[in-house]
Amino acid sequence: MHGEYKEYKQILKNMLNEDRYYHSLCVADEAYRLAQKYGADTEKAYLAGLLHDITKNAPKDVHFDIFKMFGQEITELEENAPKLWHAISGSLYVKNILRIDDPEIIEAIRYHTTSKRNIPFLILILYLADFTSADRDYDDVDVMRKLVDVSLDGAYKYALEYTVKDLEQRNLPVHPDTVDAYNEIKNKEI
Ligand code: DGI
Ligand code: FE
Ligand code: FE
Repeated sequence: MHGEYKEYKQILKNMLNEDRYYHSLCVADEAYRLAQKYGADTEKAYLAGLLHDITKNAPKDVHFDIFKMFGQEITELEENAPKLWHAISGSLYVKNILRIDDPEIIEAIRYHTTSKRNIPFLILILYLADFTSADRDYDDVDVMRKLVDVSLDGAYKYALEYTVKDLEQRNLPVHPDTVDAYNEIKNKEI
């Protein structure tokens, strides 16, 4: 059984809309399940899942205030990709305002959107839980859910291919960390 985290849940309720709060609970549950199945730290996975989208509903100026407050530099690509802001501001918020001092959890939140090369196990669990949580409803979600119970690498490859194709279709820039993760998994025998 994982901790209840009543205080964090109250903070999330105040910061997120109803759908996003529900998503956070679902990702926490799914991260816990995957951690248990594949042998990661279930408590850390649950907490990372719970908090991963904490700044997702914040307006632009709040993200940028957080960057400024904690001396976070961002690249031009990041500045122009609103979907990437919450991973950066969320990790800063959890570290500096909630004062969670577990570097693995902070890093997992930081890279949960793009992933990166040489992804630590906890980030992989969170990254995939974000795709397969109970609230998710996108084309291919059934494929992803089946894959994730068969092979983490297979699901990870599928998720990165899906993301890169989706960004290409929407004419959005692919972040260098996403490119690194994609190229790495492409070169791996699965
Ligand atoms: O916050 P969630 O919706 O739960 O999920 P997420 O944090 O994985 O965000 C998904 C969004 O992020 C989706 O619209 C695609 C976008 N995204 C992921 N990687 C990249 C990206 N956007 C850009 N521009 N570049 C990326 O590399
Ligand atoms: Fe997110
Ligand atoms: Fe999410």
